[in-house]
Amino acid sequence: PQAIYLSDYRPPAYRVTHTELTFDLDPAATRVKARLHVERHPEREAGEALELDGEQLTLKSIAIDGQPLEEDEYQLTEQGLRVARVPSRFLLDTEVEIAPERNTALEGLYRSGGMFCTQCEAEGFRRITFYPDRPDVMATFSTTVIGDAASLPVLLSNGNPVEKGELPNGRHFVTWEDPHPKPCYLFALVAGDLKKVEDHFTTMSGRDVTLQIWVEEENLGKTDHAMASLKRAMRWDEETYGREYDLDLFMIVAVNDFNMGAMENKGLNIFNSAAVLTHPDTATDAAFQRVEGIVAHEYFHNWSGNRVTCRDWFQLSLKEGFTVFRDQSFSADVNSAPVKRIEDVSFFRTAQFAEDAGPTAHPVRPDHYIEIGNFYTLTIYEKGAEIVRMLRNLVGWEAFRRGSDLYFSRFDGQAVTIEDFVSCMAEASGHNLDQFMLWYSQAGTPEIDAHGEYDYARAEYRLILRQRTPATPGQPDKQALHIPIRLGLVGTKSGRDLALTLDGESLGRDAVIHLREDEQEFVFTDLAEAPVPSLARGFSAPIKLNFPYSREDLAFLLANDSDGFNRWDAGQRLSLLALDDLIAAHRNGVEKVMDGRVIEAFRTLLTGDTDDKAVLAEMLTLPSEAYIAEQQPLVDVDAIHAARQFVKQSLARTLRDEFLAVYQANRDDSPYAPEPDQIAARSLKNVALSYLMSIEDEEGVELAQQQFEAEHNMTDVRHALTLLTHSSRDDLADPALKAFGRKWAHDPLVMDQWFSIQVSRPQADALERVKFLMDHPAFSLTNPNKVRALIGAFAQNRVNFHRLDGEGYKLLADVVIELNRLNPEIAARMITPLTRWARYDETRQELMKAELERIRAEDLSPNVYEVVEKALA
Ligand code: HT7
Ligand code: ZN
Repeated sequence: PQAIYLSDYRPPAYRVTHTELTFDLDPAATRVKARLHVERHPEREAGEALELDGEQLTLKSIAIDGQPLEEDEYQLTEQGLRVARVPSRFLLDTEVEIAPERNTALEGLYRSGGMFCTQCEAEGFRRITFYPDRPDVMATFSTTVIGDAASLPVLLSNGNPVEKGELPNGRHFVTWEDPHPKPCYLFALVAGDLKKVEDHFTTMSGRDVTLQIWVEEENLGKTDHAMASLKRAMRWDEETYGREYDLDLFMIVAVNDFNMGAMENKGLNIFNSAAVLTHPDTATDAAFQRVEGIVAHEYFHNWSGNRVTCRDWFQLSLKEGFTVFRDQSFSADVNSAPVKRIEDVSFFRTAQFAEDAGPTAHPVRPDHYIEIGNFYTLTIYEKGAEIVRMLRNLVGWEAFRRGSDLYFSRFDGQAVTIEDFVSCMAEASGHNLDQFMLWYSQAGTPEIDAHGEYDYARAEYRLILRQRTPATPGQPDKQALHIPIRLGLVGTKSGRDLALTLDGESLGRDAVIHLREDEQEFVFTDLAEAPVPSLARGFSAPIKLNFPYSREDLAFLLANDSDGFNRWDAGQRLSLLALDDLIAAHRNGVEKVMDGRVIEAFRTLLTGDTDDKAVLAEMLTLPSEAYIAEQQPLVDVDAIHAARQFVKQSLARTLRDEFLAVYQANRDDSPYAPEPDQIAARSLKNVALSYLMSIEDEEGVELAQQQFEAEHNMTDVRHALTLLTHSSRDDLADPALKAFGRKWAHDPLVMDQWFSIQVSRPQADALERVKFLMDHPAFSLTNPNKVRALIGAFAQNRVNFHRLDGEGYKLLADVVIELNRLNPEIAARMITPLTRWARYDETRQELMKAELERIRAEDLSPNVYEVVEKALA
């Protein structure tokens, strides 16, 4: 497969102004008629050939301006269709046949159960018809869907329905018109036996919008939360960004077979059912919040992505980074803002840092790719969002909002670049963002080494910051970035943020300093007491910040920092220092000794009078094994697991009564609601229970069993089931799993949870369970949710996936080889854990590389090829 380069970008030779489609649906042989209104691009010369993308299409007819083409007037290749001679403006008619029932890749038009549905981003439309499948070709669409009236009573597409009617042979049709020009990746079609829940929204200008969520009948009771989330998101986007919805109808459809979370098709969002359906009995608090976030994300794309879209796929973060930033801000506003930030940053520092340090590391705007489907990554999405957050903080909210308004008005209906976005921010704020642009082109996580000194005599604090970005594939040398560091200096006597004076300028008590050079010194004057610096507050930049904090410093910040995020981070750093010692002790076979400072810090947290239970729950949560691994030069999975377990059990033994008291104080029998206060109490209670269960405390076990059996809500049930399943006692695990599996056998989304819980247990039988469960009737390799729930969850089970006999790696490779044939997009994603081989000991490295080689020997899809080649480079 060939790489595509950003530097090769040219506008298309021909553009399509209007697209008329007619689908005659049939599982084995769907006919697609397309009439394209084509014209030469003004920037391209006359006489160029027309090149259309097309894959797995059987061409039935082709005509230009009503004149059928002779066979020697066009050429068909594996990639598409070429017509050497065309006029400057013409109508192109084609008819193709496709086979949705054979489409297991879930790109283009495919079957999910009895439904037909589409997924066109990034390059799925070329599997539907011959077309310039690139985001800078924007057309209005008129789509007629014809299907069997009995089995496909509902026929949906983008825009508004304008005509419907009966046809011979029990068939019917609906015609949809979408007046907004869009790239074909936003095209959507759904046909099936679906039921709808309907609501209304009055926009800020007083227009009525009909909101519909379409689901299979049995899921009608699971849409309330998504609908409420949608209305909240619509209002938030009006109030926060001044963005109003622009059609009379907004539809969401839930689909069981879906490669990602959801898709923002114009007026017809298609959702993975896991990202839309909730019910207190079947979905956890985390799932409720995830649904809210994804519904908002897709809705926000209507402006950041649809009205203003990407010129080419290298600009993907233009829409994804901005939209993730918008959905994160929305979730922070409607839930607990500090917890949202802690959750987002924990995830980012674990998963994006690992990506940025591995063989598939790439800039937020990559400069080449083989398969764009491989670039829907944490770097594009989450690091892209962090860059937008930095921009917001650099220019301030008012200027950022002016920049956003300018961007949407200047580029409405256009396909643009990241420069276009950033230049609006520069124009609206008057800031020079030239150096800042490097964040988009330079891969890797910058490391900042910081140290500071307090001079009593001068009452000064000298802070020295040094930045360095490690080499990443294809980028050996890095330049200095513009890094905003938000900080405070916390007085060691007062415990308060000190007034900051820098170069004679008074900055308040919480300020942003700008690191632009490789090394910079900042001297804060007029400080009457020695400070402990609180650096990169709120994770003000996506960096690794090293400061030689003593454990006393960290305990001090944990108790005194005015920034909630950094207070939490100080606790994490303190635990990490203790864990480091214990990992070393485990490796050296030395007796493990628990750090008393961690115990005292936890005691203070548990017995203190904090009123923010959600943050407290986060503070009582130890860094995950994956995050601990991220901090180690070489990952020793067993030592990390043993050390974390030791800390958890030591805390549980010493503070058993305190954990028990927290558990009891946060029980709540009132009816379930996914509200911040309830969620906070549940998470605090469940953190306490997990400590008690870590020592298999008799009362803790009883409480876990009671909580499981009470069946009050899925958050509590799932947590209890996880604790019972992950305990050392099969007499606790097996009956609970059996009861749960029997009760929920009919519900695919709950069965996904059942799969994940058992294959993530630390006990040695996890791998055998995976193999056994792959034959379970509820499992299917063609359903991405099942693959993620079973195989994906197992690959996160660190001790078992990394078994020294290599069986975990082998199992994953076997699955990847199968998926390479069935669903390349998912196959490529599943390889990720194997690509991280360089982080492990030699034995594991060899075993992982051998599996990558075994995959490489197959006849590979471009998706898998690209990832494996990078991993073995
Ligand atoms: N813009 C979408 C990205 C996407 C996708 C969604 C579903 C299936 C396959 C997909 N490929 C790319 C989703 C989003 O970011 O909102
Ligand atoms: Zn998105």
